[in-house]
Amino acid sequence: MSRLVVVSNRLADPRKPAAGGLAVALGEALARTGGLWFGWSGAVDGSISPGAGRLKTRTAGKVTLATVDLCVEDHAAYYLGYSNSVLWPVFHYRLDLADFNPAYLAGYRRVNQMFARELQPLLREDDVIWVHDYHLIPLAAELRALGCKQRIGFFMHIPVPPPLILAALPQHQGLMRSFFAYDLVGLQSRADVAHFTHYMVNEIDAKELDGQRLQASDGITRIAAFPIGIDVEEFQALASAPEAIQTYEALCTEYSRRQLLLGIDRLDYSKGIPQRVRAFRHLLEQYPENHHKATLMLIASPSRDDVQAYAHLRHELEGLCGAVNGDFGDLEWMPLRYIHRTVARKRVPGLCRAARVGLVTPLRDGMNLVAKEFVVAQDPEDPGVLVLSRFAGAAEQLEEALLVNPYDTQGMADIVQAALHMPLPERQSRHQKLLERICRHDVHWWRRSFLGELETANSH
Ligand code: GDG
Repeated sequence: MSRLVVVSNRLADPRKPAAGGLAVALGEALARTGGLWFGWSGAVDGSISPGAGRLKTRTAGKVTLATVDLCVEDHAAYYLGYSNSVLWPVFHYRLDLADFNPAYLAGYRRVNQMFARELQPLLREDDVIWVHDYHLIPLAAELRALGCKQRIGFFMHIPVPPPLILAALPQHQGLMRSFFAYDLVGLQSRADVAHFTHYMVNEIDAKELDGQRLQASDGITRIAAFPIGIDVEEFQALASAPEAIQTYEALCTEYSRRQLLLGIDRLDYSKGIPQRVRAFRHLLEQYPENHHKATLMLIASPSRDDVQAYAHLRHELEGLCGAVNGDFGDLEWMPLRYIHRTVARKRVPGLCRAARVGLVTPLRDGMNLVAKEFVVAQDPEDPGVLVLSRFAGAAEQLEEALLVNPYDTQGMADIVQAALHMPLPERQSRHQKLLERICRHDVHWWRRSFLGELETANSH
């Protein structure tokens, strides 16, 4: 069996429970082959110069974790700049929020070259390399330039926008052509595959060889959708642990006379959090029977505070939440609880189980794992209802959720009202179908499908 090498911007120690399903699933695969996980350490070091890295390795069980530190300039240009102020907004359809500073692209290239230089000496001839996400699109091309012939696959966790949005990226062709250095490119949804293929055909004259392969002057690569799942068993184990049960029981007592609506996200403009608050406000205006009966708990964990668009979002949200409580709250009832903190992972299943309605309303999302966690956490005898944006990748799979358009405030309020009053048999039947699909397509299925396909893809 070939050794697996995973490359991602950040690493997690797969043995720690807080690492989450993806780290656990990758950790398992790495442990099976005695693998290597390579990425940025998360440290910014003022003493190193641009384009230089400082490699450190340590072991976690059978897995070697190899990390590099970044200098201040590279962190600003590669991470805060090109990754999170250019690629993240553009791939989430937000050209208005992109900052096309040319120094960012130079830093992005520099760091990808440095990653390739540091990684290449650690590689063995028969390794299989799996690169993750938008921070590292040019990595395979950089590795190939250093002579690497191994199989290299790429998985994109974020959505792919339509061709004309991608074409707004200055020097988009160079970036997009570098995908052809991969043997396999995995995307989250069928919509992403369609956009990616249209871009390659329209903008760089690629040819579709068959349903799954694209050929350009730069080479041939295979493209397919591999919708990511959650680690259902890990999440269920978390749900039956004392912390989750305590959280559930405390909330059930507190909300015995009320229905709880729940949103859990990173505080990110792609997640549609202000739109959710507007719809909740509309619900209270249009359906006053919910006064004193419904409470929206919004957990928005801090994220990318040092990128300006995130500070604006925080400000906007504080104003919206404050206005709802100021206008509708009274001595007995506060309609909205806004928590700008990270809640311990152990408590997430209990929170989800106590909620009658899960509100997952991104404006655009690669997949959205919260939607899947919400369903798995429910009591099958008395399940809550998932309200899901049609613009989340998860909507292609989770058809029995109540699908909403987060830009349509009135429409979303009507659907939330329907969710709050859905009869038990309908809740049970929708939940059962959703749960079956989430269990069948869990994170282990995702990893096996991707790696199985990479094993059979033609290598360079
Ligand atoms: C990217 C793509 C794609 C959230 N708040 C807290 C907390 N969380 C956990 C959730 C969930 C995870 O973080 C978020 O996952 P998502 O999938 O919703 O979103 P992104 O972070 O944007 O992830 C996305 C994903 O990659 C995987 O491919 O689905 O589309 O954008 O697990 O539970 N966890 C804790 N406290 C919080 O306050 N402990």
